[in-house]
Amino acid sequence: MKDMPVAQVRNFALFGHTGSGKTTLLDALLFKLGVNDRRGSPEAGTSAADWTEEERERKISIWAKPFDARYTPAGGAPHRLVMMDTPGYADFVGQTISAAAVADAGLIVIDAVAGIQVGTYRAWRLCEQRRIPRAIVINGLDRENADFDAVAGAAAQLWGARCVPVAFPNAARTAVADALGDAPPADLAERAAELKNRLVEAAAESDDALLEKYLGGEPLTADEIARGLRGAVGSGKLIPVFAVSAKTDLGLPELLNGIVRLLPSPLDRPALDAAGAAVDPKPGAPFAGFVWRSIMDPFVGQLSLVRVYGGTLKPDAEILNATKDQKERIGAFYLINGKKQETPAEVHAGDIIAIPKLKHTGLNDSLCAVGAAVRFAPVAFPNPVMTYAVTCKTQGDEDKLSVGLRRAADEDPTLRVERNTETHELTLSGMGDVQLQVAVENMRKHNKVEVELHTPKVAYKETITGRGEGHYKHKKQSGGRGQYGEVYLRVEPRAPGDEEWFVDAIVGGAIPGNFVPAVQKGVVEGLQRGAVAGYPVTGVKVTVYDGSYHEVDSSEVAFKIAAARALRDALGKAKPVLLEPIMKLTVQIPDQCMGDVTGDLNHRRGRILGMDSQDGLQVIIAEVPQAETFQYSSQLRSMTGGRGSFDMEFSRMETVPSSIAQRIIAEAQKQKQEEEE
Ligand SMILES: Nc1nc2c(ncn2[C@@H]2O[C@H](COP(=O)(O)OP(=O)(O)OP(=O)(O)O)[C@@H](O)[C@H]2O)c(=O)[nH]1
Ligand SMILES: [Mg+2]
Repeated sequence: MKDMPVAQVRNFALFGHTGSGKTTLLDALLFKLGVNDRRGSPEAGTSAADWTEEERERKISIWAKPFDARYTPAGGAPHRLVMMDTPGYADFVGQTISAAAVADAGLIVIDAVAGIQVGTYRAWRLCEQRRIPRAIVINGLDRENADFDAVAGAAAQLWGARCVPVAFPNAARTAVADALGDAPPADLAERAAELKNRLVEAAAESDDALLEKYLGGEPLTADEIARGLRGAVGSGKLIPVFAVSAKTDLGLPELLNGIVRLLPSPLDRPALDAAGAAVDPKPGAPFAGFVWRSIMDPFVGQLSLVRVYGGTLKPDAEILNATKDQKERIGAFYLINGKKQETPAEVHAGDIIAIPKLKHTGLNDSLCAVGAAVRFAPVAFPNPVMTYAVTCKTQGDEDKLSVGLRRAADEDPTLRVERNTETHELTLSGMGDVQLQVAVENMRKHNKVEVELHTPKVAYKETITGRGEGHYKHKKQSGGRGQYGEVYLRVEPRAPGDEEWFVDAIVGGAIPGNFVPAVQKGVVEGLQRGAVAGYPVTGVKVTVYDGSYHEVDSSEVAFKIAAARALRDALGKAKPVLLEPIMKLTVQIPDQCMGDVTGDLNHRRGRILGMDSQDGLQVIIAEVPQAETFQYSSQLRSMTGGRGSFDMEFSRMETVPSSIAQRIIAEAQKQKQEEEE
């Protein structure tokens, strides 16, 4: 922003378990820093951060959102805080990943009563993977059984002695001391001094020159300590720990001072482009930014949320979308604070802005100055783990449905909409039930369409395991011209890699050449219709070797019918079987859930291929029939108390065991009967 040096900007995101108080803390900060004149609260539905209807109803954050404020520490320079709130709820992990992709630092919020929880681990791993410098904020000091030392101790045990308290409470939790501050309360002075020593040591260790001086017994200057501390936090060697109550504001001044003092500025941590080159963060450099969210605002229309990484952007500019290689004309852009908008004169590295109505731009696109193309690596999102078939309640609403689905998937990169070409169903996939319910509600509200979710059909297929001969003579004499066509054919399993599926081995013109395409058409239709339960047949080679025709009565239609029936005859004799899609699952769980999870996988006809451990979690690799995976996400969560997660991809088609095949065949026949009635 104008008049604000980039060195005085702090860009960070709040991460943590659902309910740890991230949004409450943000509301407290926005009020305290004068952004809002009323103190919002997610609990009361008045939060400035959780302001969307779906968030207010559920009392959880669903979307990642940027906010900004100014803060001037006592006797210091003004700073600009660019803060992002993220959802802790697992279904919305895509939003958390988006924010992590553009945050310079993370505050891991932990509840002082509940301690380290599933969502805390998830947040930590995310920061670790992306090497995000971070601090820990232990929140809820006012709660009855709050225990700062226990939680800080658990963090140090898990993540090492680099987790050092900077702000800590007194025994009664009525005051908080800042180990780096000027005058801690007398009763806390001793501990503050001891912590300060540890912090100064960490500062010295961040830099060879400082370390030499420190070890030589020379005291470090205040500036050196400050620089060393920022370096240590930036490299992840120091994780400062803070103590707050978002409810009573206890510890907020100490936290704010810590943010300004310890977290990196955009100059400290220049972004890397896709090729690994550092992007110049200075205002004088060419503009570079990245679209980390795309929003469909009911009033404004499409909005791209852009994190600025370098240069200066002013309204009414022409820029380049380097990902699409298209120029874009920008009119105005905004800083958004929840519902509030502000129009800045210019923005710089660290800022997050909303640009309306870009023509060619979407999520994951890189924007830059014309003539200075920068491409950032796109953010990768996990594959959806839950799929439903979607239909609209009211016939005729199909267009609204497809518009609504497209919009939902555009806004949330972990939602996927597909038309299954095999089952012809429209499917919506995502990370969990709550996320899909929210998408459905939003379609009702914004697109005025009532959407229903169903368990999707499995795209079964059929194939044969032996050879079979088939014959059919189609002959009809009804008054005038008759119908006549006769086909003999043979089916056999087609070897993998063999492209030839139809062989014309007719000799002596038993079927005249001009009818062979009709025979082929009949075979194709027959293969689509299947022989066991009406599913398409794959992996078959069909050889037509004989037949007969009639000078007058033979026609294309007659040969098509004869070929389809002969095929059905042959398939029936060739030991047909049903095939089902098999998915490969990579399941991550805590140790103690191993027995339950493997037992459940067996129950789902799963086959365990291997086990491994990673980041303190067990990893199971298994193959499971798709039919058994639709509800797996909820089941896994309940078995592991939310700590389990999994990834899933299609592996191959495999024969359905006969007992289960019988059930599927019976269902298919029942459905066919119903359709015929
Ligand atoms: N007593 C007390 N309650 C708090 C404090 N911070 C948050 N809460 C309450 O905890 C509940 C959850 O707070 P949120 O701020 O919505 O939690 P969150 O981390 O944003 O949760 P998600 O958005 O689901 O990730 C609310 O009812 C808050 O009022 C605190 O410091 N003290
Ligand atoms: Mg929240």
